[in-house]
Amino acid sequence: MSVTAKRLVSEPLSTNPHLLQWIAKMTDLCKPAGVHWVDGSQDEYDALCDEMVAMGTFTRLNADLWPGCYLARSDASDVARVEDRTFICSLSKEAAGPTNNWVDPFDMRKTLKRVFDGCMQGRTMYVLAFSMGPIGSPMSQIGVQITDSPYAVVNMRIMARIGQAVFKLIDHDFKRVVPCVHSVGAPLAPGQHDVPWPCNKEKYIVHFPEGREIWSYGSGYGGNALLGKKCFALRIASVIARDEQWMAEHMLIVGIENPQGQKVYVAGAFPSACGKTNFAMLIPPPHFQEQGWKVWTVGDDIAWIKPDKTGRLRAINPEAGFFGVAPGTGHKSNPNAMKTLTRNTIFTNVALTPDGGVWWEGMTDEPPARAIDWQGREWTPEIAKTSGVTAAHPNARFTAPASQCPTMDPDWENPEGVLISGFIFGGRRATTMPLIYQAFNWSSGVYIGATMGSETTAAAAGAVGKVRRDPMAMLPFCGYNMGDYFRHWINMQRSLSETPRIFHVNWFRKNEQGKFVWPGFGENMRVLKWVFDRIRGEGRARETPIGWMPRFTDIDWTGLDFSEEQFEKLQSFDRAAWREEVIRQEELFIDVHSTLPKELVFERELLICRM
Ligand code: O2Y
Ligand code: MN
Repeated sequence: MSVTAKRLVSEPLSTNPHLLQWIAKMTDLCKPAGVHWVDGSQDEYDALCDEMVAMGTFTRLNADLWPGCYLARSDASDVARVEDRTFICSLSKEAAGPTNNWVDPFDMRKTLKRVFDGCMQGRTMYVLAFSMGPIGSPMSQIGVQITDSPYAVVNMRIMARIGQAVFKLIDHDFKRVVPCVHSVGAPLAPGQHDVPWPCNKEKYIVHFPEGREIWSYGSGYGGNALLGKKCFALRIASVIARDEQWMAEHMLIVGIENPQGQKVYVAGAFPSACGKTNFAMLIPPPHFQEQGWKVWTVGDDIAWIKPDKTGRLRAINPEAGFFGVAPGTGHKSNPNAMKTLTRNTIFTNVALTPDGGVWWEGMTDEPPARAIDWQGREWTPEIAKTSGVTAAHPNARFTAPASQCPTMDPDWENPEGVLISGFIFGGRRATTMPLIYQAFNWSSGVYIGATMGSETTAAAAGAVGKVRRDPMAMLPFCGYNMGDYFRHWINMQRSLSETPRIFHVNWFRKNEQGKFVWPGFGENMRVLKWVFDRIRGEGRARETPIGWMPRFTDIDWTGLDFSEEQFEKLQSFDRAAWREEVIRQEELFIDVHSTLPKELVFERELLICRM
């Protein structure tokens, strides 16, 4: 590696002829000023960060308070995933299904050729090899992202395993590679001044499922630019998984350990704004801790789950870091996340405090007296009160190494994965959905996942409080037809010697006064303990029309003042509300009726009969 006046250039780090040929082709198309092969070293990371500090993309934080941390402010128009610009370009429209944006792949290739032609002029093209999953794990997959965004490179270094070791796999193990092409879409003419966050108004986040290819243009932010995450580990991996009989899911993974040291792992799917990262890093209440209960983190967002030789499901977290939402994350809501992000973390779109630190809404009870907001403007609590302007963007993020999380499971990087014994589906529902219930069996559990919904919050665009169906939290992330995806879930059970138990939780039920009934956060441990007991065939339950539910006496209430009456309210089955619910559940099924598995139609009928 050599450092030139302003940018890094380097010799190829691979001898793989296919890779070299592809890089030559992409260089011809994108016309970068130089090519840098990313070795993944700390020196290289530091040099890229220095370069971004010089460019104004990064602000180095106070090294005493926030060692190794940086703040990035994005362009105000480039702050989140762009679902309406995300495309699944399968050979047929039917293969993508009605819930995905489909464009004919031949038309899309013409568009991509147009926008990528010369798109990297004046910039460095980085060649970034990455492994989703531990290097060398039989469950891992490999990609090579070319990108003109150093921000994407340094974030990917935290979120995935990158660099030399991955090139070695490509050269010696001839591992299949998913090509990922990314450009911020902002070529520089000779002498043209760069901006801190280059991007383009025109955006394309494109997936070719059959060819297993990803092309992303116009955005430098999050899921649009860190192509290993949503694009690869979910949209493309879901297609690979279907073809190879495994599952790529939008799920956290946690281990629950009892005082005897027995451990059960569960995977959980929750739509955005349901506290997924908080749940993945749950701290049990004092009484449980005293007894010796522990919750271990394996992952907070994505799970790759495969049957092992004995027919039991094993899962890995394909990621190596957390790309968590900052607002709402604080010492009260998630102390483990706060400990994780104290060092070596990249913050995007949070506020800068006068002492060279960061702040966001929900980090502390007391806001700082003043700060620089996510758009670089002077901010005070008084300004916030009068104008409603927040210091951090609602989708502000921290990118932090998973290894820094105090509750990481000792097996979180086990190449064989961890045994999965249960699935938890959940949503944000003010009414109807009880705190916890268990599906009768696999197909009724798949029905629960396929019909799950969540109320929209102010963080998302559109009406607040409306139930949006988001099957298995995969609607924006499934790379193929949702009806076929349900079929895949139904079929998966056939290859298993042990069927995981399936549960549904709702931490967000409200009373007549509009107040949350359940305290949530660490208290969710009480629910997890019942899940643990049920999985081990030890927990008691009663049968209801929707599934198995705990009685008041089946939950450990030590240390929490929660009455039987409150619990019954939380668990109550309201026949009228469920009639309405079942009708609403059909809406998505109508969309995918041509590919909907019969089992789910029958499950709905059975549910109606029981009601
Ligand atoms: O807005 C983005 O680009 C990030 S979206 C995201 C990031 C981390 C985990 N989950 C999500 C999501 O949208 O599910
Ligand atoms: Mn997610």
